[in-house]
Amino acid sequence: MLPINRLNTNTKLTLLKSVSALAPAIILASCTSQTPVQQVPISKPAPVIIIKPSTTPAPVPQPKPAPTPEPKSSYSSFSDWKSDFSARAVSQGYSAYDVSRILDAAQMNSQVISLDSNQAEFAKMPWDYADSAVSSGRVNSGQNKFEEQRSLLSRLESQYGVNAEIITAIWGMESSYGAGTGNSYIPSSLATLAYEGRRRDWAEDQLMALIKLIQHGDIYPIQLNGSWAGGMGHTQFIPATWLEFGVDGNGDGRRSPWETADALSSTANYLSKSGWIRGLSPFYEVSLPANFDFSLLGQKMPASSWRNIGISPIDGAYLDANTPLEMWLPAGKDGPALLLSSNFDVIKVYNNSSNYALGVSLLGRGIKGQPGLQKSWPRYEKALTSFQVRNLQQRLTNAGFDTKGIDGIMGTNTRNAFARWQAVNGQTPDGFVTLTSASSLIW
Ligand SMILES: [Ca+2]
Repeated sequence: MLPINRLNTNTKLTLLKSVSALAPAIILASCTSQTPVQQVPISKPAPVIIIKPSTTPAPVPQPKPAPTPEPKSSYSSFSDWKSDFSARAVSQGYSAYDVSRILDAAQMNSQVISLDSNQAEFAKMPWDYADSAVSSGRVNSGQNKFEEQRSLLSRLESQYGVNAEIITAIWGMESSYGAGTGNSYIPSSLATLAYEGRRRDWAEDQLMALIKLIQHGDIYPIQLNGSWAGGMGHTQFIPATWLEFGVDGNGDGRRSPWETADALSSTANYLSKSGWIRGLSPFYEVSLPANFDFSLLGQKMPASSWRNIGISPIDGAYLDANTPLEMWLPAGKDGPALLLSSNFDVIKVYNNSSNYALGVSLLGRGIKGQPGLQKSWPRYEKALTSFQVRNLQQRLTNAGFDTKGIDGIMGTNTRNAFARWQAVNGQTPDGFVTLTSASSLIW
């Protein structure tokens, strides 16, 4: 399987889910930006968008009419792609009957293309993700589900070595414990992405996997509603990942992503096969000493080396001296300091986002009744708009701090370039980009 494929779709999927789960204030603020990003002249200051807390309920944003872009495809029509794909599938040994069971009802879905190409307008702050992950509703439901599935979860924990509360947390993040498994007809979504072409190979691989799963009797053709990006069932596996890691957890002879026991077993199996280490927490919160060397950010060192410079878990958790750990300050020098273990990276195979992995870890703690982060977030800091991020990237790159691309997306390369700029401009080089820390670079 190609992990990156899974990552791309799910990162976007989670982004969308998180956006919809966010405080209405964010949605409101994004509605105040009236000028499309591309049309703002470079010399004009970008609009400052201030998100004010409001005591009155925010108006419900009116859904915009769905844009219907005309896809630019190398095929002259959707049905041309369909017949070509069907012929190729049959030539690869799939039965014409099974191919038609998948493709006959597939229709062009223009909304999938706009969802696939949309980018969030704001680089969100880590507490936005954390707040949404550990909302009281999600934690309470998680505790109930944990009790309800206790025997299955403890069996999975002993069989796969993956903590029961982490499996439960992923279930909560992916489908609200099965309450929202998606209602897009998956063959239409994947066929649309394949026809449009930008991610054709990926989408066609998923369709082939889907045909195989139907051929095996794992999935019934009647049961094919999921996310717009092909996520199926309780833990939103895409078909190729399910084909490789799906497990028959309830012993009925087929692997169904829509069966709780199958989905949770498959999540445990996927994390285990991706290198999950039994008993290791995804992160350990620590305090930074006053003389902390910020060049150690992002570096992996054994627990003993961290201990030698005065850094160890604030809750006194035991750590083997050789355990490699990486320091992460999700919100810079004034926020929580976390030593990440390799299990944090394992969660990211599910969705390649540190904020997602942090959300899963925190939700897991909440489900277990453990305390969240001890250090509070610097909530007074404000995020940049994607226009401002682009602007920052341009200025950093021009000044010799290469951000490896000008794409308006706040990623590791941009944070690292910003930290190098901070180091020579009188700031603590924590790489945390905010309206304050980046003020001299964005206009
Ligand atoms: Ca089963």
